[in-house]
Amino acid sequence: MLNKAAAELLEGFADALEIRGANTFRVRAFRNAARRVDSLTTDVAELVESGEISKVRGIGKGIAGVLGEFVEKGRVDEYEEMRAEIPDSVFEMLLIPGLGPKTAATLYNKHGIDSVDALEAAARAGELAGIRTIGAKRQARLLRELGRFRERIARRRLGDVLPIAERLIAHVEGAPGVQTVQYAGSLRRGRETIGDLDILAAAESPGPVMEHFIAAEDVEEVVGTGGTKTAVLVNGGFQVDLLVVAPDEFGAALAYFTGSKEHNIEIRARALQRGLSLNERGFLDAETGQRRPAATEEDVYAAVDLPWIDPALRENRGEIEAAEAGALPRLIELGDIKGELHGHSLWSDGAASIGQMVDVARRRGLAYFAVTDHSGSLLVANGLSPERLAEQTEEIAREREASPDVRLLHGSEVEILADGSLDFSDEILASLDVVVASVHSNFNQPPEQMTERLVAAIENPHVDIIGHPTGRMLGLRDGYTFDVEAVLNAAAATGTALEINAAPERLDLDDTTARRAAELGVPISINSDAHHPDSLAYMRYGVLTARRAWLRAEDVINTLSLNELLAWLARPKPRRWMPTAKSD
Ligand code: DGT
Ligand code: CA
Ligand code: CA
Ligand code: ZN
Repeated sequence: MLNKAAAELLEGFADALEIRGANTFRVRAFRNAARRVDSLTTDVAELVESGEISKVRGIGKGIAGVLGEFVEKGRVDEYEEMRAEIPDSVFEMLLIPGLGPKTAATLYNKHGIDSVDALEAAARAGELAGIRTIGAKRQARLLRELGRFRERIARRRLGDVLPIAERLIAHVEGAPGVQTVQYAGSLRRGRETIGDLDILAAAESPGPVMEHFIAAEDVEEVVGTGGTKTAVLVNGGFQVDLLVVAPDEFGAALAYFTGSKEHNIEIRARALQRGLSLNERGFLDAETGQRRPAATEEDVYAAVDLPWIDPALRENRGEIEAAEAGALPRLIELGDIKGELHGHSLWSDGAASIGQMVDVARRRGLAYFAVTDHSGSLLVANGLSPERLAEQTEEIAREREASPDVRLLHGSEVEILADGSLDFSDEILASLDVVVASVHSNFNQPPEQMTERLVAAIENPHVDIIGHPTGRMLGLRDGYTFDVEAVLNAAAATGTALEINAAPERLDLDDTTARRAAELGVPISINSDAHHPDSLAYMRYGVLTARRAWLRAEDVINTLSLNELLAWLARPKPRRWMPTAKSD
């Protein structure tokens, strides 16, 4: 679907208009249209072709024309002209949280501040405090946000990089003479953010492979090229390195470039103990000076007397000892996930009807799907009052009849209020199939209070899962502060599940906290928290995080079959974990 790109174009259009000082009504019209297009569930290209686009609420004739041009040509002249007149570096300032286009327009038009660097210099010199619409307090906040911004542009999210990597791999697979292509580095290890993307290809002759690579549609610029290595930029300046190696060196190169550095150091030390020196090309026998190639990673690990270790574990966090002892976990896989326990619909802030969400769940092969719309006090998300929740029950009943093959569960993502009480009465919560409780407000409470608040929610007899337990947003805000160990212990004691929220901007719990939770016996639920049908696909990012946390299928409640899950949900708290012993 073209919708994401079209929404981004409209948003960019609005920014450009605003920086040029255009009429506020026109700016607002573009912003509203961007939101509409983003939440459409039909392809905007289809709507343009059928002429129905101008019938969509909030899309007038002018914007319909812009969308038509965009669908037809992939670009819009008026927008390109505006962009040509304003430096890109001015638009880059808009990526800083708390700095909107209005402020950017003032900074650029009145004060000549035209880049993030210029902004930082002005803020450090205290010059922004004197600008009427900014002031000392906002200047200080902007400086804090600038630090975070630099971190964020330095590293991209897993969810942004994996789709690019898959496109590039598919492209390189079509290069002449290529035998194998694989991404390595932090992406292969499933880290939540990626510094740069490392791709390895096996071929006898590197030249044609590299030439084919730089012709990929994603490539913006070639920044370096040598005999076997090419570096390019994609996606607004994100670096991708391609290395082409001989097929019999592929295993050694893949192991080396997958890392982590800390893991590699240990493996090299083991090789040395066995009279072998290991580098990215293979082994060298120290005594005989003989080369010993490693075409596969299994060859590398076998040479140091270890079984193959999954990339998600290669952080030197005990995986080598576990491998040595034959105690590596059988890690959870996407295919182990049987259902979704946290999803939204049009009833709150989702973009699709319950029926549409269930259709996607069915296509993804899920056996159950929980509708957990927000509760009333979350006004910004159109949260449900008890009355609307009751009405929703009727729609759920209808959809259940229409979709007998995917079991619809009626749930709620209920607000954990500032004092730890919940937005719905125990009576209402008891009537639901599944209850996810989350914090979306009062993030700045003292840590002791936040801990008590979370523990109170965990101890509620009807709460099944705590949603995105730390509240962090990658590159945007840290989680709220609380006593993590105390909260994990409370969850373990009551058998309340903690979520790995799979949305790429959250991945919350993170890998280390999820690992600690599972060690303490806390049930884990991996949820997409989908607000759009496409977002059910986020599940794989949550599963990668779970693998980095050493989780097995039996640590995760939504690997249970429907009947097992229903039995677990029906059991009174404290719920002993594990609900059923799994036979492999
Ligand atoms: P990133 O890109 O910051 O998200 O993280 P990585 O792990 O992808 O790191 P990167 O791209 O610098 O290097 C890829 C892999 O290459 C890394 O995981 C391990 C290996 N590597 C790089 N530099 C060294 C090094 O100095 N020593 C060793 N042993 N391995 C290295
Ligand atoms: Ca990398
Ligand atoms: Ca690299
Ligand atoms: Zn949610």
